[in-house]
Amino acid sequence: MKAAIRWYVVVALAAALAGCGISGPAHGPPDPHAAAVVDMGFESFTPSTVTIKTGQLLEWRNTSPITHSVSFEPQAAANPGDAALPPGVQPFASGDIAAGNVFLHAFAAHGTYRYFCTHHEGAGMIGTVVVQ
Ligand SMILES: [Cu+2]
Repeated sequence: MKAAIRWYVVVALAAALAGCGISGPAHGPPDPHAAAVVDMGFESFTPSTVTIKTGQLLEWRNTSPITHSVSFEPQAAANPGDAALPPGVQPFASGDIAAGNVFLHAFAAHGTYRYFCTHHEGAGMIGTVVVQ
């Protein structure tokens, strides 16, 4: 009887989490190859500046209940300077990252990158990646 009650609690908890949108890969362990992780909160990237080495993989995790994105496209920024790339690096973007999902990108070129969320740039949802 006790085991049955425990099982019911686990099922109810899982259903509640799924209903709130707090399920998905962003709530599991990071990719084992990711050198660093950036958490997407309600309108923020945490940490806002991350430093990695050339060739390393970075993982963004949308642990918030809303959709975000990661855009390294200067031409798409409302505020010039919210996105910037080292010389010779082509612009790139994640597209929409739904609640609970992740985005992975390996940085092949060193330099300083600035990026923003296309949905919350105006709220100051911007970040920096320094690739050494
Ligand atoms: Cu956002």
